[in-house]
Amino acid sequence: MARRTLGLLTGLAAAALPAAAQHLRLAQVAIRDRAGLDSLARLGFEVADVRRAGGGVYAVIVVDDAGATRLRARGLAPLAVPGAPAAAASDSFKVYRSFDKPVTGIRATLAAWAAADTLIHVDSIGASIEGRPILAVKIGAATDAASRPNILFMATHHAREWMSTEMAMKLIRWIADSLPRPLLAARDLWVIPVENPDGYQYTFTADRLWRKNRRTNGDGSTGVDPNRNYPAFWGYDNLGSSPTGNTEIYRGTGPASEPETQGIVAFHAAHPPVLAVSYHTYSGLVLYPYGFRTGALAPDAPVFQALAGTDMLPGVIDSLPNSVLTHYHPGPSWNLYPTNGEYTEWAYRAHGTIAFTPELTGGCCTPDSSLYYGFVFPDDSALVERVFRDNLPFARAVIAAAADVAAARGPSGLGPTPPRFEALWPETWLSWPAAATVPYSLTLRTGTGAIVSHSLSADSLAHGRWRVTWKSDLSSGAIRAVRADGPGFSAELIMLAGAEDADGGWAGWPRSSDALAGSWSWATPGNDTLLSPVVDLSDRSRVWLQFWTKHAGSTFTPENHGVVQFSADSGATWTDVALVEGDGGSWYPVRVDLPQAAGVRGARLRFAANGFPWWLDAVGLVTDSTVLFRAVAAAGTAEVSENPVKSDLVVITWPAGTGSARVGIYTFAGTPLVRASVAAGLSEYDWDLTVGGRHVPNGAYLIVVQVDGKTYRRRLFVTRPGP
Ligand code: 0X9
Ligand code: ZN
Repeated sequence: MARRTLGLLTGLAAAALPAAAQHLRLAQVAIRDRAGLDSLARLGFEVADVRRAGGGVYAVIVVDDAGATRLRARGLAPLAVPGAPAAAASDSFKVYRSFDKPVTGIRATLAAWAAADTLIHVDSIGASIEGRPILAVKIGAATDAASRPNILFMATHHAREWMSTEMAMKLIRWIADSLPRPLLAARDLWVIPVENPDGYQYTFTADRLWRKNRRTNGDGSTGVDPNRNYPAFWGYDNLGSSPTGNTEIYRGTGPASEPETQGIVAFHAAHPPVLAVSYHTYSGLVLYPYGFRTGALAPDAPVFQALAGTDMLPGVIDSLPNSVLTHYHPGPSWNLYPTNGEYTEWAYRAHGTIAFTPELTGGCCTPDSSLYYGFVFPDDSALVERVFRDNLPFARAVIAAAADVAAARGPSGLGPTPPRFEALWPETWLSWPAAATVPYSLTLRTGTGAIVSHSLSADSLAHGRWRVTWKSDLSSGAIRAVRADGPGFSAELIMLAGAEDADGGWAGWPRSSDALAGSWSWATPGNDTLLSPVVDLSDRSRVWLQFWTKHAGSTFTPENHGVVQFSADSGATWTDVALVEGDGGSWYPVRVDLPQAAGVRGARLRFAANGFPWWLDAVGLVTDSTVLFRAVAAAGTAEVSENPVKSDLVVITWPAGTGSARVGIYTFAGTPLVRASVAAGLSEYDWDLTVGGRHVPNGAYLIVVQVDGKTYRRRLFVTRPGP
């Protein structure tokens, strides 16, 4: 990679900026509920936090004089935030430094690191509006290699979020100094510590709380929100971004209208990342797509969840002294609030990048404390280092995951996550890695025993190829079991309930006509506990819980949440199995694996709301099901040259058909290894177990061949001698 650009640009003088008075300030506005947050977003404010004081609830926002006037015009008084630290622009901190600052600034530091360290390479991927370089740091080999997956860490889309740039700078040093060398040699690792250098510089010279870039807009206002300018879902609605120039979430005149965005877009075209992390502050969250519409789940939801964790097994802990949080809440981005034109959504849609938005912690303080950090995190190297250390395990897990994203394992130990059912009824959602093609059909068995096959056409695949959604509203009765051919996995509903008249034995929540399916759902205004009847799972070896939910919480108030509990002794003792929190304004499905439920005779569920308006419907206990499908046998078996396989090559054959054949080879857990198409007339596929030097591990595999609507299967054992 060339360093020529950097050489040219280091001489660039800091752009002359007006030393404006402190016209941006933190303010708080009294709100009553979620609707208050949404109306602030509609007015173009970015809600940074929600605080409780003296019995009131207040949204924390950043305003200038014009913004304060707009609020007052709606009868909303912007009040001072008690305990908010003074936020003066300055460039003489112990920890934080501007982009342009001589010697210790971001640009100078990176240039010095690159000069001193053969593992650190710096290049510019574009120029900002004021002509600053968007610097991309590559750690390890100077050039890309096709065999090495790209991983990207980036920071400071939003100018005032200084901690995120410090996180990125520390990560560069840690990767160069401490990442295990075999991993370094196996990845193309990139860090872009300042996506928005003009805005970042401006926060040191003029306005500490500036958020956007420094575009002069047509209406005379300044700045486009860099995290609303990406081409995915750009301008989808006016809640997730604003068409108005003088708001904090202005999306710009068009998709990728900003040169900074164009630099990032071009970088992705040249080095598409398998995984990416876009650091922001503050809230203590690990967000992932989707975020454009509440309730939307990505086809790779299991991969996102394995890495980010759950509230029970979080991927990032918050160990700062006096923090209000114990961990960063992981979830789909709409859990915070909807956005459109946002980076992770674009990277995921455009390149399949498994992309995360950590919102680093605001840090301090316990609710009764008057201290308050927010964007203005203390200039304290020990505290900043603590935030870095808290976030390092997640960054390491992301780096490790690039070897095989479908087998991603988070810092909490969650994963790997093979293709699986996310929901069964009343819609069946199947998710599997975006890189994989789809199974060719799904088979249903209804409560009355009818078996129906659904062939999947291109239309049944949402967003091109990743998600199967269809309404299983069969007149002959709800489905009881579903099987996906291809990956060869299946599910059987053991119990299904949703506040209907037939669902006796459930107690504790009122019911609501706001139903996902049937006539009713369960709904609590905030503090009831819903209790299931006892269910016998004594002959079940693999069990999970599935339900659809909606809720009116906020990630800013995690004390308001729902707890899902399981009892193995008919309700005598309970353990928490899931937490539900944040904004969830539309029905979406949740799946909770329950290994502790296997073989339990007295299984019981409980849903406890803590100040959390909460809806539930289509609550089901589910088990693997092969028994129900014995009637639907495969057309025959594929022949193999050797089984168990001891050599490097196995020849797979099947009865000749007239059309082309599709060959799939899957691990025993259902992870696809090979997906191949064989031309019409041929009936052979040669599986090389050593392709690319990556030896297929010993174990059991499933071969599925589809030709002329027939399926041929074969279980194959690989027992090759060790290297
Ligand atoms: O609003 C943003 O761009 C991010 N939050 S911040 O406070 N740093 O500005 C969050 C983006 C994540 N996506 C969604 N919440 N949908
Ligand atoms: Zn941000």
